Amino acid sequence: MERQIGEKQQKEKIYKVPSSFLKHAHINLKQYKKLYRYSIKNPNKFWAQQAEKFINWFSPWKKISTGSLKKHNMRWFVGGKLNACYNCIDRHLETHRNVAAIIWESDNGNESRTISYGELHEKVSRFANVLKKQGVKKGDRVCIYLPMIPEIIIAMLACARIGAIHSVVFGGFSAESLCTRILDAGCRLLITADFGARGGQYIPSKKNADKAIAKCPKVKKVIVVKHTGHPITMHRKRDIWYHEAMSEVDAKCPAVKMDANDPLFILYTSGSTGKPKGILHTIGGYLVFVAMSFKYIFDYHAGDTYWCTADLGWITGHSYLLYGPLLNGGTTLLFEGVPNYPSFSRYWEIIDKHQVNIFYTAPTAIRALRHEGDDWVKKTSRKSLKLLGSVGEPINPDVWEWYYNVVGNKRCPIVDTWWQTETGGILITPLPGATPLKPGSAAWPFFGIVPEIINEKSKLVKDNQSGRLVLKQAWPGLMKTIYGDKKRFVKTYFKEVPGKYLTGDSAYRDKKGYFWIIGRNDDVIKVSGHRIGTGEVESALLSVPAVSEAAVVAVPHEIKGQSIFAYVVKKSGAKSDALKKTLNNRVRQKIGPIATLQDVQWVKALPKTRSGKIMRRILRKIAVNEFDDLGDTSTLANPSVVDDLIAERKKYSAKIIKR
Ligand code: 7RM
Repeated sequence: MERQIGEKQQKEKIYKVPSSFLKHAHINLKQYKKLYRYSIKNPNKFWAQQAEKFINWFSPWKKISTGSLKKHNMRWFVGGKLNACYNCIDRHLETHRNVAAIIWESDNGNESRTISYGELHEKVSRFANVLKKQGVKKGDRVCIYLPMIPEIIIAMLACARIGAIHSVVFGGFSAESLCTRILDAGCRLLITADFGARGGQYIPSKKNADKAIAKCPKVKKVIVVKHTGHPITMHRKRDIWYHEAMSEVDAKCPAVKMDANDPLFILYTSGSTGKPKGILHTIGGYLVFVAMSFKYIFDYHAGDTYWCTADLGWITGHSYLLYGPLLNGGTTLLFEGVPNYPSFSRYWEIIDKHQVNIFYTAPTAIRALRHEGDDWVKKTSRKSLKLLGSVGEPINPDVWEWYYNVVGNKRCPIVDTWWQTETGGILITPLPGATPLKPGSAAWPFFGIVPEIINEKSKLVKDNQSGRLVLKQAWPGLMKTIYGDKKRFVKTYFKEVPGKYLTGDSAYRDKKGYFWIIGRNDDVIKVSGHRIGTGEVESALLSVPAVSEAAVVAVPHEIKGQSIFAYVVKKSGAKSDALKKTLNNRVRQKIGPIATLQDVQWVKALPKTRSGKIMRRILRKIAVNEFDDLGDTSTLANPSVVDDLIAERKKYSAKIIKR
């Protein structure tokens, strides 16, 4: 695992901070160095200052922090009272009533809507009253399964306003995925829409929701947003139209006083096993961390229009589409559609149409658009842009250069931001006015963050040596727990390396202190930036009767970054071609289209250790036709399996080439 990184990295290009940027940046290099040192030496003082600066508290905290990473019981701003929705909306009203909070751009581009802070306040208050009328109380979990339309933000903020915990499920997830998440969180109310629109296609949100709820007896009410207007079935006793419910309540609803350590939301993310983890974030620490990181990392100034392309069903959408921008009184763009519809210019056209200044997207989208050539970009102006961001997976240096040169016209710094659902906000990133940029590196730790690279024995490794990325010091954005599974929380993140938070990523640091993220070292696959657990896919495959064993691994993919490669042992008599289709359908049905299999390889057996563990290390290599350096195979229960696997793979690859 520990390995020396070659000298090539030492010769990489460095991009200085553009002088135009230095003039207005919130933080320059000198300030970063000074404030970083202060933040890690005096974390309590530092975070108290940030909490006062960025958040409005109904009553002050009694202690800045308690507990430790060692005991995995950190609490921030203990005893403090606040409300997330109040901080996102109400406190800005005096100055921002007529300022755009949300700019919504529809899938087909025929429609856009601007919602001011004043209007948002009215709508959120109304919807909070709708929730109350349906019996939703402080601490209740509310499931939100909506497309990227303003109502998703309204619903999330309405929950926060009355102290309910939102659990947003990505609109692209299947009915089954939705069902497991509703059950795990114990939601009693679901908010959905008739249909979602993406790239000219319609997604049957309500139909999926109906299917999911059939197995969730606790869900008594479903609120349905009429979005596309296509016909759906409404269940008379259970389903309520959003627009009708909104017209029946008034627009006065006080924001509930919440404790800093009360939960704000649950968001499911994939781990090593089949069961997704309900990551639970609390109000005070999360808001402080997200508000201040947003301002400094994206160098947000009043009047800027900011666009994050992530779906609200992922953490990036929560932290840097909704909470970060609105906590700063900013204008956030919400786009319903996809980058390639109606044409590959769509993103750049939206940037021109709404004069976007800050643009935050994922490497998978950048790769896909780069693949189509420069003309789609060059025919747009993009003059409004001043900063670009990247998130979700490592960005390849060539792709970085394209983003910088072609999209940003060599004017805009790129912030390559490393973080996780669990961390709440960005932890490793350049600061645009401070950090000289190295393409492909997420650069330096953010304020209050102390990353380390350690080996298998938990010893620090030298510069340029890869190892496990851990975080040594607590910060306010860290999750509180895994909902309903404290044991798994402790085991996954804190057991192996006591006193530190284990990220599950491998990385190295170069001599200049730049961090280079290599990727996951657990069983998580990032397909187009979406986190998928091998266990989830394997469970789906094993649910097909003709399958006797299955193992999936990640293989590199030009656009998606990684894709899913499946090894399947089928029961005798099963027909290959038909089964392949069945397997793909089953995975899509159980998880969603994002988990589509790249390829299926039939095998006689899987390589296993004597204790029965599948040796994925070997499967990963064989999937990419690397047969020579398979590492230590002596612990295999049946070493001859490897020869069979290689032979099967060679035969299969030959067949593909012939086709
Ligand atoms: C924000 C998000 C987390 C995993 C993480 C990494 C990978 C995220 C970067 C990155 C390289 C980056 N949350 N990752 N950002 N790898 N460079 N800038 O993606 O919970 O869905 O995934 O994503 O492996 O552990 S997530």
